[in-house]
Amino acid sequence: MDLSPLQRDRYKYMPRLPEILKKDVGSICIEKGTATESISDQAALKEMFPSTYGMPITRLVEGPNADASKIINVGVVLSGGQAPGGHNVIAGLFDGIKAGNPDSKLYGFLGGPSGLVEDKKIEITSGYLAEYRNTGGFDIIGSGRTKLESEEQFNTSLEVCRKNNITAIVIIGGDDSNTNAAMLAEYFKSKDAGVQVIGCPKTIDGDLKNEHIETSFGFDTATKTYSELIGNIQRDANSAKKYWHFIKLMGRSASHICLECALQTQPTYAVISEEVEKNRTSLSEIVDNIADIVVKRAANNENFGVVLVPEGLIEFIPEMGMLISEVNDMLAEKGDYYNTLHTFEDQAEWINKNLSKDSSYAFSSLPSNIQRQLLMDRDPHGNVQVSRIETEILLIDMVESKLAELKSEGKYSGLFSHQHHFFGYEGRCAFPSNFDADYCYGLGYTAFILISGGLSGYMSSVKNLSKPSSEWIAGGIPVTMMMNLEVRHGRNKPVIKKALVEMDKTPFKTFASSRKKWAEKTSFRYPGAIQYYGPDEICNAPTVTLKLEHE
Ligand code: FBP
Repeated sequence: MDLSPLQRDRYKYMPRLPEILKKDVGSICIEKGTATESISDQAALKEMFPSTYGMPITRLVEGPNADASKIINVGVVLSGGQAPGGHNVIAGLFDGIKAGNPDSKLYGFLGGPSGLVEDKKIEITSGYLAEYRNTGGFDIIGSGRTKLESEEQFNTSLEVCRKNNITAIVIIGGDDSNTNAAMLAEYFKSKDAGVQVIGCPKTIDGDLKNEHIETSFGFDTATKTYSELIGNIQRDANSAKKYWHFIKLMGRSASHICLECALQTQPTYAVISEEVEKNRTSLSEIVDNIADIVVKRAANNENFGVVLVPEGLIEFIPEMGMLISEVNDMLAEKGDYYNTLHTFEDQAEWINKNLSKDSSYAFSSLPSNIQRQLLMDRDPHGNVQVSRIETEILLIDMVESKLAELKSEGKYSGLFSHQHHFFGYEGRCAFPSNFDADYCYGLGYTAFILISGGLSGYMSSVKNLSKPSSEWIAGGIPVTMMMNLEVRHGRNKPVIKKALVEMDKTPFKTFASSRKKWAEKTSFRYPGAIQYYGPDEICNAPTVTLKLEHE
């Protein structure tokens, strides 16, 4: 392989570990706490997960672990969108397994959960893994979005495990994939199948977090990558002083990425979807707010600025959220008929006819390119593909119209030249920051210890992350503890509760207390590129969100 100098050097990086994981695997054991409850809907969830509900939180402590040296075969699956650090979860898992017994094997199922069902796999060897350590991407085994949820899939997975003598599966995924991992664990346990399932918290979106899972991996690197790019654009804007840049930032639903990037870069304006929803702000009110800032800055001769827009915004704007949910239901119920309509005009007409009055009005008010994007294929979880909806362009167009109106009334005389950007895929496969490289390796290694302790239905956890890695605490959290019931396609389904931005928590409050100043007076910060070598505060610092949440 033709290696870049950084790639070659990153292969040699030794992730920093929590103290407990520096010990011999034979002397790391599992301390169990008291029984747990799910965050809500306890009775119903207990009934749905009779074998795995209520298990205790566990923590890795020093003590004998004779089972660590047993020969085992483990399978690993990467599920969903790429997130920096996935390769290191596999590296940590591999090193843990081999430290237990060099004859144990790790198999990587190819192309996501479908690889498990279809028995497509490779054995991960030390030579193969060496080329992936501390690198971004999921290309070591590939990823996919197949949902593992039917009894038939569970049964086939079990047959595949039996055939290959695999006694544990590690699923690296987000909230949906870990929900499915918990269902698989329950199925295996109820059948006394002797196959364990352990999850690992992945997603750049940062919305798989709670008291015990302080952050999902990938969030750190992705937000630092986007913040570098935003900072560069801000410096360009501040140099030329002639463009308004509208930047959409990935993060399907929650605005954690947008908020973190705003805290790192201090843009002119940032929209936070959760606040829009809470205040029931309409699309035209969002537009008015931005136009107001443009007008005020123009009065100071500052015809430039940077606006951050979270990817998931459209679903949080009340009238748009209602519209999308009606469209989702219609496509879920009458998708077969819808698919017989071949032109966009026919599809739009049929949709419009079946919408409620308010949603029909909202749909008709949108430009046709956005209407088209709203009707595009859903992902396997039934979600609208927000990464393909050009909300940033919609906002630019609407702000432009608003400014034209104000101009005609003599209330604005500035210039509104604009550029639009979408930062998403640029950050998902970056070389993991030292934080993500260390955190992921620790998650993988911990997953092995949980397996050696016979656990199943747990998520690997490494916490106390705002502190130096030597103070990190490793353990396992029962997945049912993070669950509640939510209505999906008209039915109550058990799901891990998505963590959204909370208005009463320090990260949002810190942002809210500064944003007026940032809008009025250019206050851009330029974080620069992720650094892998150098002083601790430059190359090992966690995200601002993590620091503020755990101060
Ligand atoms: P996961 O939740 O699977 O980690 O994926 C997150 C994400 O990157 C979202 O931010 C984005 O909306 C989506 O994936 C894009 O999906 P795709 O890669 O299928 O285009």
